[in-house]
Amino acid sequence: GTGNGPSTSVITKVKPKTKRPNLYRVLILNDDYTPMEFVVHVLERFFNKDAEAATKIMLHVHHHGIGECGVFTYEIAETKVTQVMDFARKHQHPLQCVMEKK
Ligand code: TYC
Repeated sequence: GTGNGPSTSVITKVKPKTKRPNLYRVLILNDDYTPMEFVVHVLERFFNKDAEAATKIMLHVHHHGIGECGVFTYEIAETKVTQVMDFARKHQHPLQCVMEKK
C-alpha cells in the first residue's frame, strides 16, 4: 500500500479450480469357461452397454484376451470391479475384472 512500513498489499491470484481426476480403465479378461452370454449380461448390467456394444466387447476379449469395459474415477472403477467379481463368483464363473490407471 502507500505510506511507510511493511507492504500490506498482496496480490492474490484466483485460479479456477478445475483439477482433473485420475482416471482408471476397467478391463475384463478372457478365460475358457465363462459363457459368452454371461459376459454380455455383465457388460449390460454393470457397464450400461446395449446388446450390440456388449457383444462387440465380449468378442474382442474372446479374441484378444483383454478388453475395456469403461473408464471411471478410482472409487467408481473399484466398485465396478468388486461388483463384477462378486457376480461372477456367485454364478461360479472364473471371469476376471481388473482396473488400471490411464
Ligand atoms: N472365451 C469364453 C468362451 O469361449 C468367452 C469369454 C469372453 C469369457 C470374454 C470371458 O471376458 C470373457 N466361452
